[in-house]
Amino acid sequence: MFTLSHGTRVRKSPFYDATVDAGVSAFTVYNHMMMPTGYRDPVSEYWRLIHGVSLWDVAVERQVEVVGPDAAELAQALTPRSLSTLQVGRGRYAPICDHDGILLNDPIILKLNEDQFWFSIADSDLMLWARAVAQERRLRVTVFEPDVGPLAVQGPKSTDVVADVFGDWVRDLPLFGFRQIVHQDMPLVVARSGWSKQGGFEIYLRDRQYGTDLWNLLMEAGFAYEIGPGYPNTMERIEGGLLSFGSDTDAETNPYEVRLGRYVNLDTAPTAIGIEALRKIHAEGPKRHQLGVLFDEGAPLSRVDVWMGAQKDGVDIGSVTSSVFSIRLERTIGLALVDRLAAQPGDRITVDTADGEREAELVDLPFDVDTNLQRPAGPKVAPPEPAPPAG
Ligand code: THG
Repeated sequence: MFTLSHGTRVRKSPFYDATVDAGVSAFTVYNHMMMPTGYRDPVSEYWRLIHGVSLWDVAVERQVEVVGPDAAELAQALTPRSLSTLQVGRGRYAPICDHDGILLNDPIILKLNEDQFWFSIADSDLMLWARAVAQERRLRVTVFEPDVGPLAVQGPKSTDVVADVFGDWVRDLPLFGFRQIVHQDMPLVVARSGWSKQGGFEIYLRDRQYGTDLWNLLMEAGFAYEIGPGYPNTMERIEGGLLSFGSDTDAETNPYEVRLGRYVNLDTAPTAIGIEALRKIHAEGPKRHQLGVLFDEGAPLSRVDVWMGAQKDGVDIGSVTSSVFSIRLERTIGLALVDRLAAQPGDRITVDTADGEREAELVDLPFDVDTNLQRPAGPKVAPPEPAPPAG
């Protein structure tokens, strides 16, 4: 075995020590920082998110801060989603595109003050792009990455946990609403958001020295609700149809191809980069579209680390971009990016997997998992139970 050497290029999160104590067993690298992706018990980690509450180190959701007299102008230049009605204390999920309408990132944009925004980014170097645009447009702004690391509390019991810690006001936060507070000396932003369909909060820590303190505070408050560690969950997010930028997108993907068209305002953001190209794509219709893939019953697939080619009637129609075994559907499922005219929900396809050709059906997103909500993890899908981590 080998280890991944960390340092200033592969950074540790403020919650790193706490996640090691909690028994973390796997990491990925995202925005040049390590993110936990497992604690040795994937089945429990999944059910905890669906029925309980789960604590995630998502410090890799880095903030690109834009501050200064022209901050609002830069923010609007960067996204084709209209920000004109965005209030201080609110956020918005927004695509970032280049001049050809190609997706560069899909952050949540938080408005902290009239002249201060955070772009809570997916995995690409948005700061470089934002600095270049600011300079080229001669805007009076500073663009930098502040010392901010979010911790996500996700799942149906997350509201009780977060309310027990910070107060009942959190219950009234709308989706993407937030408050800036200081709690036990810790400077925080408490927001209703998170990369799951189960609901929850993200606590943005604005001073990394408190990482372990914040983790422990939430773990202790969550004890009564059987909280445990988790991470952005591939199974849950594919079931729910959440886009993973960089996994389900390539260097040519535009928002209309991956179901983000509803976050593009063609009329209301004339200065936004990419808007002209997006108008054309919208008028002509995108070449590809994103659909779900339901594999026929059989062995779960090996992990996908490249896009898998897909054919219909022997003709290439696109790719399966992500896949996972779904406990609730008892099938391997995936997301596909396929030709819009040639491939439709209901079509039978053949997928070139690492395990050979597999038959599947294209379906609408999100997957219909509700009927299996109460189903416990059966022995058929449960991997061997490892010993619980100490502590
Ligand atoms: N939280 C924060 N930063 C992030 C993410 C996050 N940065 C990276 C990544 N996730 C950005 N991508 C997304 C994708 C989807 C959503 C949020 C961030 C999301 N979508 C909801 C949905 O699709 O149901 C609602 C969107 C809406 O309708 O407005 O929440 O998770 N801090």
